[in-house]
Amino acid sequence: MTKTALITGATSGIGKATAYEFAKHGINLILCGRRSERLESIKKDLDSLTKVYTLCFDVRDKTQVEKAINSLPNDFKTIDILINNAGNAHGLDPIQTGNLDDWDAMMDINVKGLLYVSKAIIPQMTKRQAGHIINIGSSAGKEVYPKGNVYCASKHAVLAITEGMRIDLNPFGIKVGSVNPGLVETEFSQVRFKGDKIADTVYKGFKALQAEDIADIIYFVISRPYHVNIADLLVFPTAQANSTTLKKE
Ligand code: NDP
Ligand code: 8X3
Repeated sequence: MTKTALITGATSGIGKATAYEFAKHGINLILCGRRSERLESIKKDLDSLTKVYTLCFDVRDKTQVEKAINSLPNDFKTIDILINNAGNAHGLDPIQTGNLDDWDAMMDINVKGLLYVSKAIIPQMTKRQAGHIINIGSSAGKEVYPKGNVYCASKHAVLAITEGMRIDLNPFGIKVGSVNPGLVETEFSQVRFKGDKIADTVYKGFKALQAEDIADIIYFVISRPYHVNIADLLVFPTAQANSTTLKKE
């Protein structure tokens, strides 16, 4: 039977690449993000491959999240796969000079936003006793690096929430896991450095992971047989050994 996947943060980077990968395999898509023009243009691209519905909302706003999910038409109401991907780093500062608005953004989007979206979708999964949730964490959820403080905290929280979900949803036969990448060349650093040209240097001098590499892995994770649940996957570019060890040319 054709499955339906909801992807948050589908307007860019990993989420967008995942939408294209899933579409190739005929998975119906609910694509979410705040930039509606991008959502519409991706939908236009993928309409010939699969059924696509777009939802424009900010994951920080729990009312918007609930309203958006409740507004899904019948054809898209049953969500088999949830990819909790929306998120970003905001700033890279030592804790003593960190910016409160950046801290709020990271905790509100990466942690609370993920919870709000999950809360709106999990009840239908428990009711059907079926579903698969993949949370996009990070290598930053497994180790803390200098000036990473709050971003790393938000991604450590994503891993804790993933484990908690897997335990609580175990009686319902729902698969839960995380995919945790190292450096992926997306708009991530543009957002982190707020358009500063330093962002252009982050992926220079080595071959970073590409969004398509992660999309490929996410498809692998969701296409395993029912009894196989990839619970926690860490992936680096070959040039990267951990958050602080990077072989540059
Ligand atoms: P991008 O900046 O390219 O994409 C981020 C996506 O998140 C966009 O589609 C954006 O959509 C969405 N988003 C951000 N804020 C909100 C919000 N408030 N409400 C709704 N959607 C939002 O970055 P990546 O693709 O790299 O990041 C995707 C995920 O991967 C994040 O969780 C990130 O932490 C994680 N990750 C990234 C790594 C990297 O090196 N790039 C490595 C490890 C993990 P829009 O602006 O349209 O709302
Ligand atoms: C993104 C990877 O190392 O920039 O989560 O934090 S890193």
